[in-house]
Amino acid sequence: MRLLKTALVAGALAVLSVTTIAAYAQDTKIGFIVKQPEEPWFQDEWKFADQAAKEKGFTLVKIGAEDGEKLMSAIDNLGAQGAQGFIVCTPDVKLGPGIVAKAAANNLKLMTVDDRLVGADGKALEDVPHMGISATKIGEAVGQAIVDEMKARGWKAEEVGAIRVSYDQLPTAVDRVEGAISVLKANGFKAENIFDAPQAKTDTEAALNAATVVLNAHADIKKWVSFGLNDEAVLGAVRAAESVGIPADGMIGVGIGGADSAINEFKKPTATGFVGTVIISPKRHGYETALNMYDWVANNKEPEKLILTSGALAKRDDYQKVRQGLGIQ
Ligand code: FCA
Repeated sequence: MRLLKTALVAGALAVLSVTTIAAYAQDTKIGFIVKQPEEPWFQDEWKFADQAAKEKGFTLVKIGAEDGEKLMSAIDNLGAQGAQGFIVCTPDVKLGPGIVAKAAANNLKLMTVDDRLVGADGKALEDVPHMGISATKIGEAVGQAIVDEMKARGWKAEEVGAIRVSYDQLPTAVDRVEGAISVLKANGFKAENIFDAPQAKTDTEAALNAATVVLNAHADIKKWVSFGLNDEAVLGAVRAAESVGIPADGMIGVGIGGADSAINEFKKPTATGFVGTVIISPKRHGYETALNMYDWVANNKEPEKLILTSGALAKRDDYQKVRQGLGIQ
């Protein structure tokens, strides 16, 4: 009888602990805030974060925050709903210390993705776990792809203009374009043939406006290359070239991203000046960050402080294969 009783109690305890874990997982709520929710890259990040939520049984709260005000109220909102942590790609990295303080005030764990927070001194806030891309390396891959295509077309560096679509307030953007420039220069490109096109926002429209100014100021140049922090930036330069009458074979644009913005371009029946993109992984940036945050909240396992992911060049004819290889099909 006594034995039976012990067994029953043990059984009940086991059931109890299983239900407790299940209830806890259900109660886990994680925010995923992005600066540009309409951009396909961020849509993909959310899609893969959702996959992690489904697998682990936590609630994912997706919020778009295009400016600092929206971001701060989003964090308060997550706190009020009883979330335990969030991942953010901020609209402005200089909000770093404010974001850290807001997260702490709401008792929320904080991780960043894509764009790393900086302090008042402009240095990265290294205590906040971050997943970003290997910006310089990926920029170099862009530069190499441009140089290879120039060779294939028989272009000489001195007859070509380069549009550096820039967003210099964001360190990862600077690293990306400077990576590309270092390869162009190593292959004979002169600094005076590289023109800065500062965009007001990291989208195609802003890039188009910025690139148009450069093209109009240098109407004598007929062969162009372009690069920027993402596919949208380069698509802006490519559209600008088209609008001033430069044909597809007079432009070599190579982007970074590989989400729908690039894919839709590759799917067009005729090739445009958007020659390629270095595909980065929204799966790692969405699924893995969400999983790492879940592990932090539910299992007290602290994420690595810095993870940098790589990219792979893709063009019109092989992008499907490259995406499959990255597990993002
Ligand atoms: C930045 C860019 C995005 C994407 C991401 C990895 O946030 O704005 O387009 O390239 O880095």
